[in-house]
Amino acid sequence: MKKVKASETLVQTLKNWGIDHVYGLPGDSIDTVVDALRKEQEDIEFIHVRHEEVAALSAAAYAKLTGKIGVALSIGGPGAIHLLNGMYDAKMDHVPMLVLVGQVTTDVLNTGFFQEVNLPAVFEDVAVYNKQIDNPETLADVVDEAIRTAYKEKGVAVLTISNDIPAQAIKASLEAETVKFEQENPKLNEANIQEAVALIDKAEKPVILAGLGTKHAGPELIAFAEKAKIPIIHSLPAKTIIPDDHPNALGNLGKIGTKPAYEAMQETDLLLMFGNDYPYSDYLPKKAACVQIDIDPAKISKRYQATVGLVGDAAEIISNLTAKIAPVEERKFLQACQENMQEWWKWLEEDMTKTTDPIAPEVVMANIQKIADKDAVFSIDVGTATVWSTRYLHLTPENDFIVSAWLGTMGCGLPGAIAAKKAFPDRQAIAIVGDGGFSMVMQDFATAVGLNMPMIVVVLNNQQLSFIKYEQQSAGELNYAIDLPDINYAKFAESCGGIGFRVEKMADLESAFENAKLATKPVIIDVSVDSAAAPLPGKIVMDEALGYTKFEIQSVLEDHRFAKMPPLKTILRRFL
Ligand SMILES: Cc1ncc(C[n+]2csc(CCOP(=O)(O)OP(=O)(O)O)c2C)c(N)n1
Ligand SMILES: [Mg+2]
Repeated sequence: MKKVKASETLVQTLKNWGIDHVYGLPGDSIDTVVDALRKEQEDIEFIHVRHEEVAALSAAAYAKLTGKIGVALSIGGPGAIHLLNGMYDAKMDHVPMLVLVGQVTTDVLNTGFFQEVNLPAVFEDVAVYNKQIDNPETLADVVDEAIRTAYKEKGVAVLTISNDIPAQAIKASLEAETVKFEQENPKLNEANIQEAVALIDKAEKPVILAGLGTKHAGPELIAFAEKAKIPIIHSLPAKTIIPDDHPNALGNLGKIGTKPAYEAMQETDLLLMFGNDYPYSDYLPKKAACVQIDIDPAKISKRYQATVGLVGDAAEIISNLTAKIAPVEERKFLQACQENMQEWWKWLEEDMTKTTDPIAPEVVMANIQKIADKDAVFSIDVGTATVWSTRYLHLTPENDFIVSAWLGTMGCGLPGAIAAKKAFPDRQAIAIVGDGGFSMVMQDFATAVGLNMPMIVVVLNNQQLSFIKYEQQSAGELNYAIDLPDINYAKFAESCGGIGFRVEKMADLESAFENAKLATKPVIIDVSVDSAAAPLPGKIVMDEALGYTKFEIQSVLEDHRFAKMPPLKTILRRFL
């Protein structure tokens, strides 16, 4: 066997797993790995970002979009610490990530050397696999196991590599092989299926709450819901599992969810929790029977007491249920929910057609919708952008819609768009971000320009941390530390070599979007939006309502116009 560098075996292992790009930033303690990647740049692209946080957030977003492992690389010490945010995003949204970080050389390891940080200790909480490499001979095997574990555990595998180890010569073959991860799904439990079928057949007001565990099971979910005439509510990140305009769709649930979804949940007699780990118990039924599907047995009854737990693959279980349940000709509960939903859309339409200045964020959503391709990929930042995008965009399963769902980190929008262009170069990528979130990562717009990744970044520029403004108000606190001095993001775009549109008046909004659609370079549309636009909860739960009252902004409660929408209970009375 011929002698090769250990770093070559590392890179070969990445190739064997079909890894074709790495997000990162080089530096002394990871230089030997970077050098090996340089030699294989035809097969593995090095996406050189300007901040390691963007590397990790992009790697997480790539995994959310494709199901394939995302890879981030950095030096040890400060660079490794910068990666943490994206690593937690991957951990908490349950997607596979591989992180390669450098470390000081073994001759000075454990001496408190320059940039020496105890990385295995730093990563202990975030990682499902966390090894310090001390033997060049086994490097490739450890990389292989790390990737396999990341896939199996849907989490982050970290390798901390002293820079001298990959440079060492070892006896190894560099033969290419194709490696794939295959997981066997648990076998269905027929007795539990029968029990679930009986509950579904008996229920009068069943409701589905679908999460990302049904991402691959959209058609099965729709067939099930249509056969039994059941409304479908989704968790926020599961927005594109069924079309927003599907007749059974009631939108998402929660603080930024729809009123029809909240009300259906309060009325239901059978909650069908399909592939989600929904944490906000205030929004779940007070008391209902529950059929829960999850691939992970530990999740059954974790959030809501399941009458029947079905462990396994959602697509398989749902189609099994569909075959066994009785068809329902007409379900009054669904009809009432549908009417409620039509009112909701009508109410939203009114917001989307406002023509006055200052520009309403809802109108920005209408313009985004107008120029969006049928299969556009949306990457949404955390802030009011999350509310406007989730609530006002009408999407379908042809779209993708990614957010930082469980970590909820600001700054995820732009990295997600970079990952989208890497995952699907031919699809339109649209990032919808706030000025606060964008300015946390904006330096990497230059990365998108450098990589020639056409994308549209819509900055909802309200010169404040608006989401927090309302959070403070709903808690009855006075507003504090929420102002953001203005930046001209359009000029910034141009200084990076991209295209910028600054929109301060309604009159300029439409043309900016039309021009952005035609651009072949990354674009920022910097829209000055109404800073008083309140992202009101679909249903204000009691403690929030009390907070608003304490703050004495009665107008928020008075102006929200929910009063115009009859509650589901009233609509139901007409149907029953
Ligand atoms: C990294 C991080 N820091 C702080 C927060 C808390 N937080 C949530 S939304 C938000 C405000 C977002 O402001 P901006 O991006 O300007 O959007 P806006 O709400 O103004 O539309 C803050 C500070 C967070 N989620 N993530
Ligand atoms: Mg803002």
